[in-house]
Formats: sequence, structure tokens, C-alpha cells
Amino acid sequence: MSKLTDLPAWKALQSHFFEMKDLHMRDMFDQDAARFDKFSTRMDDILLDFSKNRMTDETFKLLCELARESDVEGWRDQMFAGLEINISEYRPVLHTALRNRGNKPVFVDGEDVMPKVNKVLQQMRYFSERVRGGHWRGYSGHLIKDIINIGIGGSDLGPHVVCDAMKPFAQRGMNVHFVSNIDPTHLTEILKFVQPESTLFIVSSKSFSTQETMMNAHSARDWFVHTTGSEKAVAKHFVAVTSNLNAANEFGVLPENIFEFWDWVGGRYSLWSAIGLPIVLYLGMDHFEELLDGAYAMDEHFTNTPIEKNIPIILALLGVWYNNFFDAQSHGVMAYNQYLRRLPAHLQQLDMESNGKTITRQGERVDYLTGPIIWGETGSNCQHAFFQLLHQGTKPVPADFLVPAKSKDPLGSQHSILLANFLAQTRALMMGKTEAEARKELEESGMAEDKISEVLPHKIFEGNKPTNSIMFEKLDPRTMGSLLAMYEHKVFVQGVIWNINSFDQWGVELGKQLADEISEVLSSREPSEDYDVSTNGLLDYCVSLKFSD
Ligand code: G6Q
Repeated sequence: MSKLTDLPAWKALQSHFFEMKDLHMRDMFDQDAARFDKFSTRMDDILLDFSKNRMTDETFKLLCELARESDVEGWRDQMFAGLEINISEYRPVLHTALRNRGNKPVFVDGEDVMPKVNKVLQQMRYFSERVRGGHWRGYSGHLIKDIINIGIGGSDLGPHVVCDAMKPFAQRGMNVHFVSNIDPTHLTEILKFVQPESTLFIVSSKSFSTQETMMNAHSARDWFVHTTGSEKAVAKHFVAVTSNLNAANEFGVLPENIFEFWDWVGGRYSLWSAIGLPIVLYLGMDHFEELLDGAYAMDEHFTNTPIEKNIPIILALLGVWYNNFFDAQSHGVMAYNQYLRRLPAHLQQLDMESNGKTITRQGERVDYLTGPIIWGETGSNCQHAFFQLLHQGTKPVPADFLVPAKSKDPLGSQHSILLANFLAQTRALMMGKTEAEARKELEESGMAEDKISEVLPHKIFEGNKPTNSIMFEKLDPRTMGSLLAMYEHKVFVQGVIWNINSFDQWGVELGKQLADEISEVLSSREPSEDYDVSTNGLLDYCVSLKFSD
């Protein structure tokens, strides 16, 4: 495969950038009344308006050529077909099989994985219906009303964002909590408010060896045994989700209460697997299946739609345009929806763990930028915090705005004001405010001329700030599934273009290894000479203060 920067489309984009960099979107809109029709696309009720981007017909054509020359479609087909595209872990990448609602066979090493995917889905349905229907009860006959998911990273963020976002669909009286941090405060604060007899713990860990999860699981177990006085009762209150069945068994979970998933499901792509068990217990299996249906609809769109209308591919291409040609270091995610407040956290992991790489698939160092920093906040809160920098700062920050047309919680005219804020912000970021417009405003306010000349430069907005508007009718499990799958595929396409492996995470593994090593030194409670002077100094400080275990 030729090097990214040698591709004809890449070279053409490089020269095209110099024609584009001084053009203003305001003029592009003035000159082309069809801009919205040309630069918007739909899938079901999801509308992507990408017309507020620094692009012309020529830019879009070249970006689509870049996707073709990078063989995005070929890589996509290889992923769906179960080829071993995770080249540094020697694995296929098949989270799409978990939501393969058409049930077409998907082969790994000659075996169709669909029967086992469906079997775990059935197990999840059976178990969740028993718990939610009151047939599975705590050891003393109490109904289960608190679910505590113990897991971290991919075994936490995906189910967490969905449970938060889908709260209106939850069973009345059922609560879900997520414990991830090794900081003992996280577990302690949650245990303060639950009763052991009505609490079900899900130990979620693909490896069943992650330090944070295992320590939290053991602490939860100790708390449970201590408060109930019954070791035997553990079986009724602890289930596991893992691909390491033996380790879960050794922890004390009965084999029938272990929910399996497989090494071809990456952690950050695992919410569609049994890692989604807290979602199922909280929302019910029917809603979980709607989530899978929505993701499947996006998979079908991604697979069957031409590049020019393909939502994940377009989002990916625009991201590459800003990342690699405008040197944008970050990408914002502004959900104008309170239920989506955890979306940036999930997307941070999805995107930054997938594409935070410097080595190409051929093992060479890249000579171009790869994954951006992902960050964001809910609207309209973001407007009162960091939007100043978006409007008048020196750094380019392309951003996605996600907004439902209808609220789940209508309250007077509040939702229409929220919509007005979204529309006003994306328009203002695009249009800016010229010197003449700013001057006119000041004159109309009656300000004296000498004051006007002082203040005027501060009142000008350059505009030309790119945004994608992603609208949908309302936030429900199906749409949620589609939106999450949309971002997964966006990240995948960018990884293909940057010629990196989006599916390993050696940086995460490094953290796990280092913490294990240092915790041994720390537990000796002796001053250390093993590391650099800074680390030794910090270790000595902890020892001198008799740090708590
Ligand atoms: C995700 C990463 C990472 C992982 C956690 C938890 O893609 O691999 O975030 O999910 O480190 O790992 P376990 O599920 O094995 O505990």
C-alpha cells in the first residue's frame, strides 16, 4: 500500500488547502443556495448537516477520493468478514457480529460465531427477566433494586453512557451504579446507600485480572460477607461478565452466572456484548435489543451507502481534513442533551485509545498527525464555560453538535430555547461578526466614537469555525445505538486512512504493568532507590506520611 502522504488525493488536498485556507464559509453560503442540500445526509431520523465546514465541492470530492485511495471500503469489508485486522494482537475485530440482527453467519477460524452470540443474548434475557420480574431474589428473599457494575475502561464507560442516557426507559425502582476507580472512595460512597440483600454486583472484566476491578470486586465481596455474615449468599449477589471463565469461577461466581464474551471484542467496543448486562438489567432486554437494532442499522448504512452520503465516512474525512491540513489538535463533542452528559467520556476512550498511535501497520513511525484530543460538555452549559475560546481563541476546534428535535422532558418552552441556542451557536461560529457589523451594533447602542474605537477590535468575531450538526427526532435506545455505532465507524475509517491499528491499546497495558511493579515497592514501606529521583522522592514522601493502604 502506498504511503498516505504519497497518495494522489493527499497531494491534491495539500495544494487545495492553500486555495481554501483564506476562504470564508460566509461567502460559500452566499454563493451557493444549495449548500445544505449538497452537504447534508440522513439515516433513518438522523440528519447530518456538514455544510458548516470549510469545504467546497472540490474539497469534498478530494476527501472522497482519499477514502477510495485508502481503500476504506475494502478495510470495512475485511472487518465485517472477520479477517484478522487487529494485527498486533492477532485478532479479528467483530463487535459488529454482536449486533448482527440479520443473523448472517460470521466466521472466525472457520466457526460461525452467531450461535454463541445468540446464546449469550438468550442467557442475558433469561437472567434479566428473572431479576426484573422478582423471580431472582437476594439471599433473604428481597427484590433486587440496586445493580452495581464493577469494571473499568471499556468494561465501564460504554454501559455507563447508555444507562445514563436511557434513564427514562429504566424500570421504576431499579437503580444502577458504576464503580471503576481504584480510589476507595468510589466504592465506599456507593456502598453507603445500598443494602446487601437487595444489591446485585456485576464483576465486568474481559481479562478478569485488571487490578482496579479485582480489588474493588474483592472489597465489595468482603463488605457483602461482613454485612450479611453469609459466605454462601455471595452466589446470589455476584455475577461476572468475562472472557476468562476460569478466573471468574475461582472468584466464586457460579458457572451459570458467568456471561461470556470473546477476544475478538475489544474492550471499548464491548457494550454490545454481555458487558451490556447492566444496561439489560436496568432497561430490560427489549430495549437492549432496540439498541442493537439501531447499531445494526448504522452498520448497514456504513456498509451499503456510497461514500458521498455515508455518515461515518463523511465525519471521518472532515476530521482528517482539519487534523492533518489545518493542524487542529482537538475535536469537540457538544451534546445539547443532558442525558448524553457522559458521551464525551465514552468517545474519549473510543477515539483516543483507538487512534492515539504513532506506528503504521507496517511498523514505521508516522510523519503526519493521527488521532485528535476529544473533549466536550453538554449544551448549553458549554456556552457559559469554554465557548469563548471557540469563538475568539487562537486554536481551531472543529466540533460536533448533537441535538434531539424533541425532549423526553418537555417543560414550558425550555426545549425550544435549547434548540435556539444550538442553532445560534453553530451559525455564529460559522458567520462570525465583521468589523462593520460590530461597529453598527456599537453605534446603535449610543456609544461615543472614542469608546467605539477602543472596544471595536474586541467585538469582532472571525467566524469560519467548522461544526457538524447531528440532529435526530428523539433520544431512544435505537437512536442511541445508531449514534454510538456511527462514532465507532468514524474512528475506524480514520484509523484506516492514517494506516494505524485502531484496535490495540499497548499504552493501557503499559499502565497496568507499571502500577503492579511500583505497588510492590510501595508496599515495602521503605524509601526507594529503584527509580528516577522524582519517582523516588514522591515514593519517599508517601512513606514519610505513613500513607493509608
Ligand atoms: C479498552 C481497553 C481498556 C479495558 C480496561 C478493562 O479497549 O482495553 O480500557 O477495557 O483496561 O479491562 P478488562 O475488561 O480486562 O478488565
